[in-house]
Amino acid sequence: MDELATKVIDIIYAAAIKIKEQLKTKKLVVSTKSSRTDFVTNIDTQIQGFIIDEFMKANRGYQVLAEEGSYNTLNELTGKVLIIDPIDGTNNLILERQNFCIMVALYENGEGKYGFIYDVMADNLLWGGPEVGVHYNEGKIRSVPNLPLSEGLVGFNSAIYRRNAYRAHQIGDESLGVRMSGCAGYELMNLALGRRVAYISNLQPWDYAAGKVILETLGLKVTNIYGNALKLKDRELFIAATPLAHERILELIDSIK
Ligand code: 2AM
Ligand code: CA
Ligand code: CA
Ligand code: CA
Repeated sequence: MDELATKVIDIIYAAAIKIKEQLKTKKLVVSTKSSRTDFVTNIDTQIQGFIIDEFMKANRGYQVLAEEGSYNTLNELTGKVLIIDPIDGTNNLILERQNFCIMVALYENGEGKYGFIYDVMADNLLWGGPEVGVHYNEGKIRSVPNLPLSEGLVGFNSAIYRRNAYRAHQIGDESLGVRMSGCAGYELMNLALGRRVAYISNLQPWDYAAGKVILETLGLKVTNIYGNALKLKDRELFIAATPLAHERILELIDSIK
């Protein structure tokens, strides 16, 4: 198997052991960030540091973009970039102690090379990229059925759905049902597994970098909600979907104007 990918997977598994130990034995230290519902814990910070340190021991020449602390901005996506969301679904980690992911992506000059999404408590790993295909646990994912919006489930960011922004309720009504897991990684993994036809949210680069590489490798669409390319800079309104669901959702959103 690919040496770089193997290294990242080893780091992710080692990070997961640390998270489980922490959850079992240590007090979770929680602070708020931008709002009442936006949290960071000591686990987020420690795991981000661990992944950066371990990756840098083995690889040189990478810039780092990661959610917590001073790593959260990059001027240029040129060269090799390591993108990390140490805990995706922090609120789930705090309140459910499950349904959170570690996400890592490797980009080169703005092109996705590898994405990794690991659902820690369920022990499910999805990873891949254009050169290696897409792998889920012991298996390989070769294709995803191109289901229309009317034949599948749609994942939403809960604020978008609650506020009925961007025709959210109409999109939900045309689908077979709406899901709100509170974990972007879990939703993106479900898209790769054919268990969702779309995921609509408001995301930062580290929330979608890994999923974008993986889903595009599988022929799914990953854009902003106006159908334009994502910039991997700042927060963007996000949609990942099967080609058919993507087309229909953009039609519905466009009809707002
Ligand atoms: P996080 O847990 O890493 O912050 C929750 O809807 C999902 O969206 C999580 O994957 C969360 O990632 C992500 N997210 C991105 N921006 C968010 C925000 N402002 N508030 C809550 N979740 C956000
Ligand atoms: Ca966060
Ligand atoms: Ca996240
Ligand atoms: Ca996070």
